[in-house]
Amino acid sequence: MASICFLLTLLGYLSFVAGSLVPQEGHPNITHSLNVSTCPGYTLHSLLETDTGISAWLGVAGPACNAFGRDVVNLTVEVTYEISTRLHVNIFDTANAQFTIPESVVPLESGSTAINKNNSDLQFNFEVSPFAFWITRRSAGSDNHTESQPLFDTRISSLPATPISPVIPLDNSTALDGFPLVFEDQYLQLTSALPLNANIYGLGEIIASSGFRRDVGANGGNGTIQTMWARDITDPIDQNIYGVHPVYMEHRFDEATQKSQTHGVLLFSASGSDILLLTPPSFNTSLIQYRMITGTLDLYFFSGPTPQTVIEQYGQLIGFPTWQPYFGFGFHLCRWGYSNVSETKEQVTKMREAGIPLEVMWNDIDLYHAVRDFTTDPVSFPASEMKAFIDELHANNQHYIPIVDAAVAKQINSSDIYDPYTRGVELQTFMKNPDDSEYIGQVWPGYTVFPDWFSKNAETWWTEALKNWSQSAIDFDGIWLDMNEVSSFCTGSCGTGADLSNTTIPGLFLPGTPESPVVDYPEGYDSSKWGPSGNVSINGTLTFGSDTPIPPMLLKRGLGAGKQSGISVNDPPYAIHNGNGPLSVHTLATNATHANGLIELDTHNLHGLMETKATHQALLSIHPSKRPFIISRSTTLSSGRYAGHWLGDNFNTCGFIGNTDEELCNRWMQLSAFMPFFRNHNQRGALSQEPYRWDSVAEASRKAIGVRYQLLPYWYTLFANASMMGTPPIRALFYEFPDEPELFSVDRQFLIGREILITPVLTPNVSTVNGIFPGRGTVVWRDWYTHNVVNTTNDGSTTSLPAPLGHINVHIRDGSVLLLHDKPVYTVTETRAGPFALLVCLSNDGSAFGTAYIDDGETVPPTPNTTLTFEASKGQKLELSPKGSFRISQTLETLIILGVPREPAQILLNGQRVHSNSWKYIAAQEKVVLTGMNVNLNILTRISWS
Ligand code: MIG
Repeated sequence: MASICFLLTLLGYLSFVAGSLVPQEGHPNITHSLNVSTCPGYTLHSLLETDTGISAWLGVAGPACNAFGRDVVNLTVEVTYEISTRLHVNIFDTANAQFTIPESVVPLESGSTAINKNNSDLQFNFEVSPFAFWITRRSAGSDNHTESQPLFDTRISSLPATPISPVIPLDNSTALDGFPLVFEDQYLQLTSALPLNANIYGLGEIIASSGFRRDVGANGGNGTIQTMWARDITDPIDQNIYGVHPVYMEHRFDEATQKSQTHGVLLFSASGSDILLLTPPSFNTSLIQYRMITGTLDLYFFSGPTPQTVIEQYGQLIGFPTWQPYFGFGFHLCRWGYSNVSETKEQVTKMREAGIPLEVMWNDIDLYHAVRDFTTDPVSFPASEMKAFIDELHANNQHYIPIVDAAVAKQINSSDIYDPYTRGVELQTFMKNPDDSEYIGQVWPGYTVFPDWFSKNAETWWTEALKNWSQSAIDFDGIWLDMNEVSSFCTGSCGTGADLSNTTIPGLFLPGTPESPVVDYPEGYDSSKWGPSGNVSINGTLTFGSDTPIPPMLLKRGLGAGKQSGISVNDPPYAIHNGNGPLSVHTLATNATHANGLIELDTHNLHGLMETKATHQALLSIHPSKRPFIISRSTTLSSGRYAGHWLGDNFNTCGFIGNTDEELCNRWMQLSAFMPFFRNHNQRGALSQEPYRWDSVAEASRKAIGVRYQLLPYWYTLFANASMMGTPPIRALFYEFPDEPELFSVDRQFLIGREILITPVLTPNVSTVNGIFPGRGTVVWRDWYTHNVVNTTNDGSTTSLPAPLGHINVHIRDGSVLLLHDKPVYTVTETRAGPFALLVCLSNDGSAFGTAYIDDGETVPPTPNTTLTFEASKGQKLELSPKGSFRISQTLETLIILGVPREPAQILLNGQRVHSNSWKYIAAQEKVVLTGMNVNLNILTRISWS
C-alpha cells in the first residue's frame, strides 16, 4: 500500500524544496503536498558494460512511495557514448509504457552512432545503491581546476537519511533527507548538484526577471521554477509562455586559473514539467531538479567546452536551423487591425513615400472571412483584389505573408460551406474526445476543431488547404503560425452538444471594440499633448517627462503543487506550476485524444512543432524550389529545423500590447534592425505605430535599416553557418569572451556573430548609454558610423557612449573582414543586385579574417554556393579567395581598411598600381578607402599596400 505522508503545508513544502522561492497565490487546486523525499530510490541489480556504453537494470529500493502516481518497479538505464562530445543517458521504464517523443516527430541525428568510451570527452560514473550517477569530463583534473565538481551529479539522492547534514530549517520539525530518484507513471523526479551559484542559461521559453543568466537561488536570489507547458499568454514575467525548451548550458569559471569551460544538458522530453533551480539554505551546492508528469528521463550531455560549441553540439543532435530565404532578413510590417485591402495597400504606399524600406507586407486574421483560416473576406479583402495586390507587391520585389490560426472553424450547419472543415472530417484529421466524438473548442471564429497532427492524413489535408488558398487568392511568400500552443478559449470540449450557430464568445471582445478599449499607454504618456492618436511629430524635442526606468511588470505567478487524487488525465496528481493553473485552461483538455490513442497530456508540448513541420512540408510542396519562410509562436526541440519564431504578445515598444509613443518606437525600430527577424507588429485597436507615423521614427528607421541592409551578406553568412553547423548568429558577450566573468550576466548588449557589438538604449529619456567593451582593453572596438576607435577600459568596467534619440551604438571588433552591400536601396532584391563593399578592421598585429557565404538566397540547399575567404596578414596584404560553384555577378566596388597606421606610398591590386584618384587615406581613423574597384569576386584577388 501507498505510504503517503502529508507532511508539509504548501508553504513549508516550497521552502523545503526551493530555498527562498516565494509562493504566490493563484493556483486553484493546491491544498497540500507530499514529501517525495521519503521515496525509496532505486538499486542497480545487473549491468552490462561494453566499450561503447552501459545497460543497467534497476529495481525500486524499498516500499513504493506512490507519491504522485504509481512507482515503476523496473527501470532500464542505457548509457551510450555517441560521439566524443556527446553522452546519452536514458533512464526509462523497462516495460516501455511511458510516452516518449516519436522518432517521426523529432528525428534525432544520433541514430545508432556509438564510440569507444575512451574516446569520449565525457565519462559516466555510477553508484549501485541507491542508484546514482554523475558525469565528469575526462580532461578534468590535472591542469584543469574548473571541473573538479562533476558536470552533473545525482548523488544528491543518496544523502544520508538521518541525521542529515546540512540541515535545512523548515518548519522546525522536518529535515532534509535527500532527493531520491522518483520514477512513477505520473511523476518523475531527478535532482543534480550544480556548483554553488552556477551560471545557468536556457530552459526557455521564458521572460525571466533574473535576465539571461538564470536565478539559481544563491546570493539572495529566489531560485527558479521553470514550468514547461506551452501556453497562449501575453508575455508574463517568470511564467511559462509559448514554447518549451528543456535544455540548459552551464558555464563554469575557475577563479584560480581564470579559465572557463561550458557544457550543456538536454532533457529530451515533451513532458509537462517544472524544472527547479535552487540553493537550499546552508547547502554548498546549488541544485537543478526535474519534476515531470509524463515520459522518461532521457538526458543528453554536451561537452562543449565553449558556449558556442555546446550550442553547435546541441544542434548536431536535434537538427540545425532551417535555411532562410534572403528576403526574410528585410523589414516586415504587420498589424492586427488592417481592416481591408485598401488600408493594407496604403501602408505599402506610405512606406515607399517615406523612403522606409518595406520588404514584406503582412495581414492578420482581419483578412479572413468569419475569422476562418484559408479564407478572405469577400467584402473587405475580396480575393481578386488581394490577388492583384500581391501580384503588385511581387512585381515590386516585395513579399506578402498572411496568418494561419491553429484551430479550424466548425461548420455551423449543412448549408454553411467550409471546405477545410468538411475535408478534415472526411480525412479524419481532427482531435477527438476519449469517447471518439469530435473535440470542439472555441477560438475567434466561434466553435472550432483542432488538427490532430498524429492522424494519418493531417499533413495531406493541411497541404491541400494551403495550396488551395495560395492558388485561389493568397499567393503567399511565407506563413505566420499563431495560436498553436494550442489555444482554445473555453475549457474542455465546450461545443459538444451545444448550439453551434451561436458563434459569440461570452465576455470575449476583440481589442479595440467599445467593450475592450486599448487604454494602456507608455509610462509618461501625455494625452493632453499627443491626444489619443499619439501620432504627432514633436520635432526632435522630447517632451517625455520622467527619467525613472520602466519598472518590471509584476504579474502573479500561478502556483501549483501536488494534489492527491485518483487517476484523471485532466488533473494529474502533481500540478506543475502552469501560470493558468489546471493544465486544460486556455488550451485543449489533456484528455483530448489523438488518432493513435495518444492523449494530449503527453503530446501537448508538441503541437506547435508538428504544425510547423507540416507547414514546412506544405510550403515545399507548393513551391518546391523555394525555402519555406515560417514563423511559429509555439516552439520546442527542433522547431528551428522548420521555422523561425516571434515573441508573441510582448508589451509595447513598437511591439504588440497596448499603445506606444514616438520615443519607444524610435528606439525599438533601431534595436530591432539588429535582430534576426525584424517586424513591427501591433495590436488591434491600439495607436498606429508604423515607422512613417512620426518624422523622428521614420528617420531613425531609414538609418538603422540602411545599416542592416549593408550588413545583409554578413547576416546571411551567419545564418548559413547556423544551418550548416549550428553556430548561433546572435551571441551573448560571454560566448565570445568566456573568461571574463563581468560578462556572464550581460544581456543588455549582444553580439551579431563574432564582430558586431550592439549597445541599445533601453531606458526612456536618456542621451547616453553605458556599455561594456569585452576584451578588457585587448580588443580594438571601432564605431560603425565614424570608424573612430573607442576609448575602452581594461578592467571590464563600462564606457559611457553618446546615444541621442535616433542613434544606436554599433561597434566593430578588430581582426574582422565584413562583406557588405555597398549601397542599399529599397528592397533586398535590388540591394542584392548592386555591388559589394568590403570592410577590413585590422587588429594591432595587422591581421584580419572573414568569410562570406553566397548563393541565390532562395532555392533549397543543396544548391550552388560560393564561400569567399578574406584574409589580411601582417605583410600589409589582403587576399580575397572564392571557393564554390555559385557565380557572383556583382563586383566589389569599395574597400575600406581600418587600422593602417601610416599613409601608404602605393597600393597594388593584383600587382597593378592603383591610381591615386581611386584611393585616399584618412589619418584620424587610420583608414584607407578604395573606390570604383570593379573587382570580380569569382577569382582570387590580392591587394597590398606599402
Ligand atoms: O488572440 O491574430 O500573438 O500576434 O496579432 C490573439 C491576432 C491572436 C495573437 C498573436 C498576435 C496576433 C493576434 N493573435
